[in-house]
Amino acid sequence: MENLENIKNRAEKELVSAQNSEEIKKVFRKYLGKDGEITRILRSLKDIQEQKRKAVGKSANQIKQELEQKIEIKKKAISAVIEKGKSKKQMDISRPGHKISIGHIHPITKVKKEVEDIFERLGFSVVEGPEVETEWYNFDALNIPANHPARDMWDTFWLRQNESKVQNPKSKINTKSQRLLLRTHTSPVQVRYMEKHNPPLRIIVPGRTFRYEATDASHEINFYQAEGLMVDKEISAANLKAIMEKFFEMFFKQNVGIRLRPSFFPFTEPSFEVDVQCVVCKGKGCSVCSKRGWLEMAGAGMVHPQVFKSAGLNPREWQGFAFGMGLDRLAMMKYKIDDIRLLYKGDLRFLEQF
Ligand code: FA5
Repeated sequence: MENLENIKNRAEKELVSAQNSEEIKKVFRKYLGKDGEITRILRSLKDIQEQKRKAVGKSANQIKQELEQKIEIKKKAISAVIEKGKSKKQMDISRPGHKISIGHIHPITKVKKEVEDIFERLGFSVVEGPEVETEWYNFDALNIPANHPARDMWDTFWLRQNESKVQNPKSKINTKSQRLLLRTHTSPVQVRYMEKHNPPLRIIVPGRTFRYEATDASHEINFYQAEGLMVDKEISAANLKAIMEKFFEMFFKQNVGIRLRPSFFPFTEPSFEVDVQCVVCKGKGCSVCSKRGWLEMAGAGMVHPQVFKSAGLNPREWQGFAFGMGLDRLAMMKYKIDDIRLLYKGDLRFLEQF
């Protein structure tokens, strides 16, 4: 019995100091294995005197059970420590983190913000209009009735063939076509705004526009424009020219040549194309301006009396100029991009340069 107590104490001590599963196994083999000390005692019970056999057997079995339990507990404790160590490894806080790639503003958005900023400084308010437009605002209200040949200049994507016509309460023209389309220019916002706001007014309307046309280096089917509109009692083409010159000077941060070329728009009279001398080649001719030395940046003119009428204003009372500028073309010249299609490819190697 004394020997058993001894064995028990030694086994427990060794188990306490075991550091890993190998050392636990060693304790098990030494005391409970095939040739373990406790196993040997249990095997030799038959040789012990009968009076002592029962007590020794009982005590040896009890020690065996206790030691087995303690070994199990120790095994679990060791595996818990190992797991903890493993998970610590997965969260190595000293390890340098993954670099988060930061996006940046698209060149067209940059240009749009700059245009807004410059015109705000010139006293214009920034206004928005819908990309899905009615036939009325995109064409009819701008003096382009159905079947007018000028509609070919702005062929678009039609969304719904609903021919219903609705009374326009303010306008002298008594029908309002409700067929829906993707707007071909930002000009519809001229009428939308003047219907709700009385002059004098100065607005700039940046936004997305769409056209059904073949693409090339300077034409996309989806592009951006900024409409400008200034209405007051005495506005002339001289005001238009002055604002255009000031804007391009502020935008390109240098004196740039501009020219007003006579043109035709049904919603302005007289009408012009505003060309800017290429700032890349200084007018000599390069790939950005298609060797012309000039790039057409905007259509413009004096607001047609019919447009005032569409908005419910008296054309004898008010005068104004309007223009529609291509934001993509501005970005192309500013950043020396020779193909508009690059702006819409989503190729990061290209976009990350700006
Ligand atoms: C218009 O869209 C008229 N609404 C402009 C206007 C407004 C005239 C107010 C008078 C008064 P135009 O189709 O020319 O006009 O387009 C104006 C500008 O948009 C062009 O000078 C050009 O810079 C740009 N633009 C036109 N079509 C495309 C295209 N497919 N891709 C890229 N930019 C284009």
